[in-house]
Amino acid sequence: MSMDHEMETSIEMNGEYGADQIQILEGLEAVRKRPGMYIGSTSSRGLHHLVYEIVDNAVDEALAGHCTTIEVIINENNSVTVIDDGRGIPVGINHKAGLPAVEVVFTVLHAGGKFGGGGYKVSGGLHGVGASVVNALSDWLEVEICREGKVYQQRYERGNTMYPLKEVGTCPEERTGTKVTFLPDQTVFETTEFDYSVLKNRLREMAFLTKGIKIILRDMREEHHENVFHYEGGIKEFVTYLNRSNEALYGDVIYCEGMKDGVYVEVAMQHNDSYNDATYSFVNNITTPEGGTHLAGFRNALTKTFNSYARANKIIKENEAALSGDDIREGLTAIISVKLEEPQFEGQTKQKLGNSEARGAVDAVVSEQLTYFLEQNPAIAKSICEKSLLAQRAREAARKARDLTRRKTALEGTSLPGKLADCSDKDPKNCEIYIVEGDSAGGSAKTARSRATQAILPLRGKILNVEKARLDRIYGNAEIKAMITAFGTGIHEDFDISKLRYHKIIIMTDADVDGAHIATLLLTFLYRFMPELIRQGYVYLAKPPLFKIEKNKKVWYAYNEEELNSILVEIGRDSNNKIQRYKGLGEMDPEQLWETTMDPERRILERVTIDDETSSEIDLTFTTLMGDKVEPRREFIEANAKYVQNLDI
Ligand code: 2B7
Repeated sequence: MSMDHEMETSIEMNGEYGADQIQILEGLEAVRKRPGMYIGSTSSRGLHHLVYEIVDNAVDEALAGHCTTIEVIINENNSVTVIDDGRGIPVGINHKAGLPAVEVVFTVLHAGGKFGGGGYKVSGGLHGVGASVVNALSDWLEVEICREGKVYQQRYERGNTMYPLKEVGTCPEERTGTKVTFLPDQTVFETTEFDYSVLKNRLREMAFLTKGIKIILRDMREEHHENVFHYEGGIKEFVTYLNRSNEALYGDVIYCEGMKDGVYVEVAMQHNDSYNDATYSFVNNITTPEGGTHLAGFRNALTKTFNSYARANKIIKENEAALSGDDIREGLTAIISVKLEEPQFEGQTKQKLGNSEARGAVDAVVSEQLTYFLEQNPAIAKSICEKSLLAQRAREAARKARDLTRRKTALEGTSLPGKLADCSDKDPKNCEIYIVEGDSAGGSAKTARSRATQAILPLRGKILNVEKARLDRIYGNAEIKAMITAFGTGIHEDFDISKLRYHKIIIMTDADVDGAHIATLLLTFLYRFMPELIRQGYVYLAKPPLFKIEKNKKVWYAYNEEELNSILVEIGRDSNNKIQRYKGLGEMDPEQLWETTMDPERRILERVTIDDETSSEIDLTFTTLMGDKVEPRREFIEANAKYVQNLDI
């Protein structure tokens, strides 16, 4: 989570003339008034953050060495229960507040730790104090504590204490722990329905990041599910998991661990036979998609250590160029996890670590331990160096290919690809480009389009799978070159989003398996090579209809089975109905294509988005779908089959 600093008491000015309208919000009221300030948003994402806040406190108890198991249960009524076997939140009176410590934890918006000293709130911190925020945003919350042979209980409603902490029973002396159940407030959240797979992915990640801890997730709603996450190897197993759809280059996962200048550093890495850099960094168990000092320290150590090794062992000769960081990171899967007391976050979204001591700490720990590992494992060292040298050569070839196209465009002007039917309007804001599978559908689209604002780029058959090709081949591919020149942004170090020629890039493929495959190949290319286009919301999928229904010369289109059924109910099921199932775009004439899929007034477009919080899962999805291994791909498709019913598999 990342958000602006919020004080314990906030003053809100309404309107121009302050005095009478100044409200002083105290305690949890401040949270209820502006929930977004505390949990980022009140969308589904904010809702799930409630669970993470509570689980974070249990994880902190585990990091302190007192808790081994955490259970998370989604109850039938959509409330959530979290149980840990830690020491139990203290129940004694906190003298400053004059209340039991547990009541302070749940009802006082803390000034320390997360909200402290002008810093930014970071969750997953070592001073988890989000419990009061969760309480404030819950319709009700109940806490039960086992400590010193007794069971204590307290209940709150919308943050208000319902009764003083009470003893409700006894338990064996040796049994201790905390149990929290809460029902998110429906008046606060846009949705209060928990998504099992969202919790599953985050809890799995938390378990990987905290070695030895056991996290159990259970769904007690209609469809019962259960997952148990327990990794003695921690982030080492995380790397194995991320690499499970690829062939690893060597058997071991390289692991470095150490403490320096108050920073606890853990790094795990392993190369695979792909060409992607899949490095993920975390601070206090929270992902840092924008990286920061810890990532910089890692990259520096990696480049330095491999170059020294390669030079010392004459893998690179004196007169030869050094390996670049990109060369060494080709096909690398790595996790960098640091834990520190007072993380400082920078950047637009406050997702970038700023603490300079983290750079030095990661650099020192990785340099020392990686040097030792390479000396102990010369065969692995050699295969990484050789892979990096191949990457270096491919990069050099790709650079030459790019220079050539650059020079060519300098000579010929910005010549657009021959197959492109461009639009006449030159203001990117008004312009769209349809990337269409196949020449015949491309032909229909060219006839159907609105010339002023819609450009058509037909692609021939299957496009290159960028997950399985090196840079030089990718840049040499005709379909990919056509897209790059049409978009106008350039690529790699030349990429400039302000030069984008269309503010809607629309992928239009058949609504069948082949079409889905082509769409995935195109998205893989965009995700790997121009992620900003997706991040900034320029990429869309067109949704052609699946059925055409005709009755008495009237026509309806249905985009899924449900719609088909409701149309049939409306017009009556009888022998006058003619139902056609479209197998592909090619079966539609230009007019139909316009009406159903291209007319901005009538078409359905699906915007493609990236959720940074789960980027390791997205990477894995692409690798799984596009990689070599058949088994993980089959498992993935089976597991997700219910989400892709439309795909006619
Ligand atoms: C900063 C606050 C939140 N806390 C403790 C001790 C144990 C403990 C907690 C917790 C979530 C759902 C089940 C310390 C820390 C409060 O002070 S919070 N366990 N578990 C939790 O919230 N789980 C504690 C020192 C001695 N004894 C207990």
